[in-house]
Amino acid sequence: MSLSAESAAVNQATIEKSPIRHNWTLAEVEALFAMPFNDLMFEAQTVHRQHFNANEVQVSTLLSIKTGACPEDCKYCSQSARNKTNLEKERLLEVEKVLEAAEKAKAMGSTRFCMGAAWRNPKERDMPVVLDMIKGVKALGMESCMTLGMLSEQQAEQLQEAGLDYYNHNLDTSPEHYNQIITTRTYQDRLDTIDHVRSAGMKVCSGGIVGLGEKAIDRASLLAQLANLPQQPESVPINMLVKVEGTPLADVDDLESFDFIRCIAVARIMMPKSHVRLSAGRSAMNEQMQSLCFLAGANSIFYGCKLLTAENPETDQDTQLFNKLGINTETIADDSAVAAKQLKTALVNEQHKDLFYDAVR
Ligand code: SAM
Ligand code: DTB
Ligand code: SF4
Repeated sequence: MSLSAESAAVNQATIEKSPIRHNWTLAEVEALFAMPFNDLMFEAQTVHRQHFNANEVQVSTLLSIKTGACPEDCKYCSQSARNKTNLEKERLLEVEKVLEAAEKAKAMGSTRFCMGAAWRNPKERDMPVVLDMIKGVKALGMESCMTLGMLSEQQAEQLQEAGLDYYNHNLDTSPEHYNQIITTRTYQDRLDTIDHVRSAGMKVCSGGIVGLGEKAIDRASLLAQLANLPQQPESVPINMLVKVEGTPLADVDDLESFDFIRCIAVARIMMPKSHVRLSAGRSAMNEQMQSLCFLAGANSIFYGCKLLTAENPETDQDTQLFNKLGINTETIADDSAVAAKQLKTALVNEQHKDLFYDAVR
């Protein structure tokens, strides 16, 4: 078979196995969550292998470029001015400081630099500084991501023109649970910002937080919202709540670990081509828990000892875990390299499957 015929055959098989659907019903998502754990993991891993190298994880590094004193009332957040946390607030960092941090992140093997600001939305006076940060990160050869709150159409276009690759804006939770968590911006505001990011031509990073005291049906509803967007986000961060003293959610009950792993697996099945990020909360997870998340289809993490304000595992701990698991970190590739890699992955996974079936036959 010629390469293109092989490619078509593999693509056809892939399409038949895991179509990208935008019409998930809540009942269908609940049925995925209700599967026996081993069946769910097998299904998630099967879908994962259709689109990705199962032994590769993308690594991003986060930096808070403006910390604390945020006017929004997110009940989980250390940075909301309404929450009495012991956080030292900081003004918008200088471009030079941000680029120093990006260089360090690049040197330790991170391919994407994500910059977060504790804003409801960026002010016009901040835009020139933010645009310079993007240009500087791009000049280092890294992918860039920002999370600055709500964006107007025009601001999204400015960020895109400066070279921003990804914009992170989470839905956070289900529409039904949302008002228990945030009252200062609506669910529709979030959907509008995601729409502006898409229209401007940037990649979307959007996910949520679990362990906020939501019900199981809220986790299903959040994933349905994300998967049913007109175009699924390229990156889907699943954050486990980091409980912060002084926030209204400081004493909420822990989410059962298996419920978190199920969330990752269901996200993987519903959004087969997206990178699913095992995001905040890894410091509270042991190696075995994180490994089960990778097995469930998580293929991205934040790398570096700090998230925005909360701690994250030390890089040498992550390196050790990756070595134990035989996981490599993803490199940045252009679109043609991505297509070639996907084809190779699909072919290798088909071969592994044949070898496996031969062995057990
Ligand atoms: N201020 C901007 C906004 O909210 O749009 C950007 C930064 S905000 C910190 C980005 C995301 O981080 C939130 O939407 C939330 O999903 C996540 N996050 C914040 N605090 C968290 C916590 N304590 N635990 C888990 N995730 C958290
Ligand atoms: C996302 O979904 N998680 C990151 C990133 N997007 C900006 C933020 C996690 C924040 C964890 C709590 C903190 O560091 O304050
Ligand atoms: Fe502000 Fe973002 Fe924290 Fe909400 S999550 S309080 S918008 S920094």
